[in-house]
Parts: sequence; structure tokens; C-alpha cells
Amino acid sequence: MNELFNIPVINYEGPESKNPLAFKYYDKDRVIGGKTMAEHLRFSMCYWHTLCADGTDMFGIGTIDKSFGGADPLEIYKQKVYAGFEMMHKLGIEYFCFHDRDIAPEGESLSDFQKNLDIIVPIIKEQMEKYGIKLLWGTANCFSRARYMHGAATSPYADAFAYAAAQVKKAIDITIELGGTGYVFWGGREGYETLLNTKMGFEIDNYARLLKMAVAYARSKGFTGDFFIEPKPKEPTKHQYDFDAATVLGFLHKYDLLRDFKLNIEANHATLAGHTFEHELRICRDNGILGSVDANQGDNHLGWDTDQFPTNVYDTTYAMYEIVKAGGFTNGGLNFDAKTRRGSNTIEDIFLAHIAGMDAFALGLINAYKLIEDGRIEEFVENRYASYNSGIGLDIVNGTATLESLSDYALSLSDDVKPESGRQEYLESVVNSVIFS
Ligand code: XLS
Ligand code: NI
Ligand code: NI
Repeated sequence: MNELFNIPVINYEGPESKNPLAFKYYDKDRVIGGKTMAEHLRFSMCYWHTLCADGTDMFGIGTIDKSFGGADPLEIYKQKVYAGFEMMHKLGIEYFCFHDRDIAPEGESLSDFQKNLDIIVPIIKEQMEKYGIKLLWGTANCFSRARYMHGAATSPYADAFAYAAAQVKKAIDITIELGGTGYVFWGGREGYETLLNTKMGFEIDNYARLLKMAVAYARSKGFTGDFFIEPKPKEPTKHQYDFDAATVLGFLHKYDLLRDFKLNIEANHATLAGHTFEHELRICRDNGILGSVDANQGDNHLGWDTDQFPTNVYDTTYAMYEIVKAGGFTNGGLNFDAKTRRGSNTIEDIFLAHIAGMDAFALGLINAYKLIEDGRIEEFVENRYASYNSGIGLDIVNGTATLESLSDYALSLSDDVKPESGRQEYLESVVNSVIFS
């Protein structure tokens, strides 16, 4: 099979290189903290943006052709497979993620769609073996079609629920067939527009019902990977049920789903929820539910999911700090849920964007380890809470203190409480001096 793109394999050339088609920081075999960069970062290509999105927006048609030389629908989807694997191979990306709808044409009916999937999946499998590329996670697109206009598992219409279940079942089969280590639920239209027509509690119960069915089915078929929920506060619905990491944690607790589910944190969804990326990762780290990451970034001036390639090194530094501190990835990785801007409309732009994102996360990883080795931030934080290591603080932490004993203690204090400075500006300057040293 001839190559589709006249672009070479991308190599590491170091920070001095001016070659656009080279990594400046991502040196896959470089060992940091006992693991190679590739093992830490586990980069993944997303099928939907990279191989399907053509730049269509509310005001205009596509600006880039993603048919990759195919003519009829099935041919186009076959070509997408070859295009995707050539890109991943050349970029040294070892994983990918997909929605059912990204990999095969939907045809006229659900059974048509499943037949088309059965034609494409073996081709994907053959390419995976050829290049040694693995599946990070699969998912089902239960949000694009009109049948899902009021949601899928949270639709008021039971037939929509059933249709979604059929899609999820098939997407789980494919994920297992391709050896995927994760299965994602992003609540596409699982949310609402107005409470005037919505039984919110009932809808959320139904969402949990679908998740439980999915777990039961996948486990019965031998799936040993993780299920992930990907929080997002809004878009497409006004209010998405999987609002943010803390909301999803409460949901997983309530419905007893924590054995099987972790979270897939997307940077741009965090910022839409009014949080930082690292805040959402910290919730995961503190609660042992870090699963995977959709690596992208938003735009500070826009209120929607712009899904830009991540290039902000402060963001990647703080994110990698949390990920490393959480013990790193097991079944997850860094999936570029990101697309080039509508005006960056060449295949070369897609390569350049992935290089930029991979280099930004490589820098983030390097910086995170520098911060950890420097130790000043951690030491500061430890000292800040030192009053809980002994005396009355220890009594509070180990549960021996009561309101009465604390009241007696407070009354016995000769002076008012004098907290120390939080030294935020100093700490920010420490980060800069470590990063830029
Ligand atoms: C959309 C989501 C979506 C999920 C997968 O905002 O990020 O792309 O990652 O369904
Ligand atoms: Ni995503
Ligand atoms: Ni998104």
C-alpha cells in the first residue's frame, strides 16, 4: 500500500531544531522518574477530529477533505483507517480512540451500520497489528442523530434508550475485539434544556441503569479494562448531568459504580465548568479515580469547547504534576481530543498540531519532575498543614477531638489565631524559576 502523505516519520531533534516536522522536547525513549516519556504520556490520536472533522461550523462548510481519496462511503471509511494509521505511525503515537460512528458509515439502518462496522473493524485490527498500535478506548456516538435530540439514556422516550443500548453493546464488542483498555461514556445529550419538560431525577436514574447494563455486559464478555465517564458542564445541552469531576464522583457513589468507573478528564471541559484542568485532575487524584485524559485546551475568550491542541506549557506542567502525583496512567493515556482550526486546513497542519501537543506535554512532564525534585512547593504545602501533625491538630485528624474538647482548647488560647501568609506570589515565582532554569 502506497503512503497517503508525503510527510516523513517524525523524529526527536532537540530544542535547537528549527525543523517543523521534528520533536523538540518529546524524546520517547528518554527516561524520567524510572519510565520513558512514551510510557508516562501514552499519547492517543482521536479518530473523530483527526479523520472525520472537516471544518464545518455554523457559518460555513468544510475546509478540508477527509475522504483520503475514497469515493463511496465504505471506501472513504477504509481510507480513513489507512490515513489514521499512517499518521499515528509517523508521529509515534501508540494509541487511538474512536466513536462507533467515526469508523464506519451509518447506512440506512442500525443493522446496516453494524454490517459496515463488521467490514471496517478487521481492517483496523490488521493495521493495529502491522504498526503495533493499540486501542486506548472506544465509545458510542449517541448524540448526533435526531433520535437523540432529547438525550439517549436520559431521553424521555424508551425507544431512544434501547437504540443507545444497541449502539453501546456493539461498541463494547468492538472495544473488546480490538483489545481496548477503556470504554468511555461522555454524556453527549444527557442533560436538559428546561425543567419545565424534564424529570431530572428519573433521567439520571436511567443514565445509571444504562451504565450498569454496560458493565454487566462487558464483564460477561471478559472486558477487564476501565469504564470512564467524561465530565462536561454544558454543550450541547444547557445543563449536562456529568457537570464536573465532583458531580460525577457523587453520581458514581450514589449508584454504586465506583468499582468499575474512573474519570476521563478533558481540559476544555474543566475550563467550561469554571475550573482549571489541574483542579479536575486533583479531584481525581484525591479520590483515586484518575482514568484518562482528553488532552486539549480552550480559549480564554470563548465560552465553548474549542478543542484546540494543547500548547500552554503552564497547563501541561500543572496537569502532569497531578498525573504523576496520582501515580500515572494505568489503562488511560493522553488522548488528543483536539482539532486544527478551521483555517489550518492541510494534512501537514494536523501533523504540526500533534507535534505541538506532544512537545507541550513532554515539557509538562519534564517540568513536573523538576518541580517534584526541587521540592520547595511540596515542602511549603507540608509545612502549611504541620499543625495537624501533633497536639490538637492530630486529635482532630485521628478522631479523638470533640466539639467540647476543642471548645475548651480554644478558650484556653491566650492569643487570637494568627494564620501565616499563603505566599501565592512567591510560589508562582518558584514555579517560574524551576521551569525556566
Ligand atoms: C465532546 C467530548 C467527546 C468525547 C467522546 O465534547 O469531548 O469528544 O471525548 O465522546
Ligand atoms: Ni472529549
Ligand atoms: Ni470536548
